[in-house]
Amino acid sequence: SGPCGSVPKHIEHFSKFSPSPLSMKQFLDFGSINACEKTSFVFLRQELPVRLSNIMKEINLLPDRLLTTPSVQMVQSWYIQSLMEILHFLDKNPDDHRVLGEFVDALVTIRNRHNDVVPTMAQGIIEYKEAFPQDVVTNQNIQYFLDRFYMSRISIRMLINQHTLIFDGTTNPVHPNTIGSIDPHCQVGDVVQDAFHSAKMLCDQYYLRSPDLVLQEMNKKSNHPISIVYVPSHLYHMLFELFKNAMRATIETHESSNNLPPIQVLVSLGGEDMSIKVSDRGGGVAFRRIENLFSYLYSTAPAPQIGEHTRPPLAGFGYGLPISRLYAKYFQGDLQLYTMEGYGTDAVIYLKALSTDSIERLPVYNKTALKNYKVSQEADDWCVPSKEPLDLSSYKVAKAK
Ligand code: W6P
Repeated sequence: SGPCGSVPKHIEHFSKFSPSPLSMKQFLDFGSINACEKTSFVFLRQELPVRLSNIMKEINLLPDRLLTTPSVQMVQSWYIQSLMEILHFLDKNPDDHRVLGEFVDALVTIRNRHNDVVPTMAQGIIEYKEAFPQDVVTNQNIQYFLDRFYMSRISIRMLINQHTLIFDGTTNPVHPNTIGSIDPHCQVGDVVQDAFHSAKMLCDQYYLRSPDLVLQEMNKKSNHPISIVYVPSHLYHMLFELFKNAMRATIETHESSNNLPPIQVLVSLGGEDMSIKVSDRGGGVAFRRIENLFSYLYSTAPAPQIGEHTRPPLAGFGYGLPISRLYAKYFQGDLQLYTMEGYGTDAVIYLKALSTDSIERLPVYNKTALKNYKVSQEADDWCVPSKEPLDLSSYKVAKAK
């Protein structure tokens, strides 16, 4: 049967392959002088269906009440359409230049089709929440699924961006030394300042004031500015999110004060890690609430209506933090919050210092994944704390006379 014959058959076939994680070095090799568009094409027409099919199997495991919402149905239809469009290239000749050109066009179309996946999925969650409030079991499920789904999406967009940027026959006029979206000498301090500047402008607009930045670098080996092989747009995304949160916390806890404590950033390069600590004195968050800051379910609220008399809030809506953590994890890093309620918060981004350690971290659909969608509704194996005082009188032993 032709490639469009039956999509479920193709999903079955391609989901049996594990995705192939690429290292930074492999990404750079695709963009080097002996870069071969044909090689990249032959790799992607297999790898993209594998990554798409692996995550499509997981979409199908969502609880019916979520899977059948119009929003999730829409997202699923985009995945099916895009899979079919790539399968169309399976029997094409890689030596034909027209085929290579059509492939780039197809990838651009696919990328655009999926632009609004995050807000559309969020809409699906809202619909689900309205119909089934306070479902604790599904919070775990949704968290597990969306972390994997968005990680898959980040990785697929990375592959598409690299191919389309490298093989559209032009060099990036703003950043001539980047290879696709990767900067082999990404100066971390510069990205910190860019992201801070953008957040500061939003903050000034909204609150009419903003804290300053104090930036410090610690380079174990030299006094040179710290640089790593990285995707500057990913780093910018994470820092921008952290700065918005830090600024809002700072301003809201120093409302009645004339001066604001600065946001302090420490960039540190070691042998294994490149770490960035963003410290605010915004009063911190109760430790119990930290988990909720990363929860897709709890941080999904209907978008505030942006009208003449309301401005978009600086932070606190949407999926900023969980998705920033995924960007950090994508190349084997992490993002963690250390908070002290009553004082402030340290947010730390951990990235790999060595490009040889920066390898994609990808979800794979297998029996273990399947098992995780079947988390039981059984009782927890820890007691539920009760706030009711225990009536000890009923335990009193009759006093001996
Ligand atoms: C806060 C809450 C938060 C989240 C992320 C980053 C910084 C901060 N500061 O108070």
